Amino acid sequence: MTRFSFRSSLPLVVGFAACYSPNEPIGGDGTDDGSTGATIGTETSNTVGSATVATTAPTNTTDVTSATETDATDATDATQGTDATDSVDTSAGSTDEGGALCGNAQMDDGEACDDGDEINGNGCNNDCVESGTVLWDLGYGDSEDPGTGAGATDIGVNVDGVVVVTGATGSGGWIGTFTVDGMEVEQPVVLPGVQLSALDFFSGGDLAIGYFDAMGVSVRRMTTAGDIVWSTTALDTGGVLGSGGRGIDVDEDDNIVAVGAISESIYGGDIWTGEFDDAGFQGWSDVLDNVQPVAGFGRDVACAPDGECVAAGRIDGNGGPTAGGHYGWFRRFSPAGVTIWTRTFDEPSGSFDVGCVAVDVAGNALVIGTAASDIWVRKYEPGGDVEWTVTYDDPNSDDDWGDGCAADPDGNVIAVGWEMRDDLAQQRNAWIAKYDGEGTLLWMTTHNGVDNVDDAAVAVATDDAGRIYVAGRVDYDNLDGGAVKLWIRALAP
Ligand SMILES: [Ca+2]
Ligand SMILES: [Ca+2]
Ligand SMILES: [Ca+2]
Ligand SMILES: [Ca+2]
Repeated sequence: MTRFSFRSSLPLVVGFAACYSPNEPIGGDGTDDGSTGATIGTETSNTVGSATVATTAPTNTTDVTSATETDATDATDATQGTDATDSVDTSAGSTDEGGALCGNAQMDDGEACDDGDEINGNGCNNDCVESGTVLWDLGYGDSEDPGTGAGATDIGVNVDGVVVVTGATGSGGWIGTFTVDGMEVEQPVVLPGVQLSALDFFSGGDLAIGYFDAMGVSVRRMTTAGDIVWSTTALDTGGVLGSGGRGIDVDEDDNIVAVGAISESIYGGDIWTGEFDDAGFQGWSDVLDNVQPVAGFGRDVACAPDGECVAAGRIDGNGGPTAGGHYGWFRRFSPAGVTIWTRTFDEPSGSFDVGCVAVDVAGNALVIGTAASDIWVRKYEPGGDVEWTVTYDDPNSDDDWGDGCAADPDGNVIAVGWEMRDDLAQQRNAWIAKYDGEGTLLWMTTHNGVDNVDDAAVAVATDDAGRIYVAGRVDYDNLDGGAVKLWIRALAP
């Protein structure tokens, strides 16, 4: 493949065919009951390793492997596997069938588990590898310059099996490309002055990128070799800087659907959702017009196979179902951008925050966020009814945060974020959990970085083999001023 090389200026800014939707009120239908389902408390193991820090090359940050096998009603089961080495384990692929005795429901040589059930990804896989086993692990960061911390913002896998990660450094956006085995396809690059927020893929494998700039909601098409095909900014978001996160998704027709904010103040204001075709021409758009002091922003969007898309955002201010604070906002659009339904979720403390939305093959929307300091996962059926809600509270009942999500081809959802483990003197630890289509926890695992400071999983993706790719950050060298390493990990289903 060609070298990763970015042009210093944008080669093309396309024209627009804007279809501006008039302002409309918050469309909460009041049907949300605010209920939560099973509350899961599960101990996970955390063992500090001894990964070294490199300034340029990726480092193996694998120091903890704790795949726990439990379910939503079991608060005590904690099957703990620890891995105190820094070696990358590439032997456990969870894509083959294991040895001749794998699947006989008995432990044999070379098997980490054997449940004999022929169900993959439910704690013990069909190759007798435990779910959540670390396949490979990479870290990028600069310990010599603590001011330039790096953390991932999104991760995805394209049709060619290229794993792409977007991130941020102190000087700009970061893009890395990897094989499914964790080898660099191209050397990672930094895009000065660009804040990359989200990525997805066109059907042919090109990248769709969502990014912040001073212009508004901006998207870009790139090749995986790093060439910019086009960049554009939504016409009706111009001149403002989006607030908070921003998501994109490429739908079945290769349109980019993006969500962001139109700022009415420094706090952000209106939630903007809209579509661009594969050449960058703007199609429909939808604006949720908040009136100050109420404000909001779009955080993520995901599209179903039938072209319907669900946007997720957060609304702040005094207009919520409960007074004060902020609450979640979810809207389903038709392929033409017409609102099908809008739902809101609030909880008594007014502290709900939205992290992610994914849509499964059946069109259900899976949303993740943070409610009352617990991780919150909910499944909305295509019609907008709540099928289930689960929450996760860490064993110390401290702060936890839900941030990223992905739906796999089997109807499962992988949720990622962090849990606070001050009880173990580890501060925040990255948290990864897989739930089945009924909301039952299949397995979860956590990761504590080498310096017992704040670590987080931010985004997650899966591939056709069911492998799980997580991107986030590990803090390290905290006593030396603090720095952040961009963290990427692949796990068995
Ligand atoms: Ca066996
Ligand atoms: Ca199994
Ligand atoms: Ca909690
Ligand atoms: Ca930690």
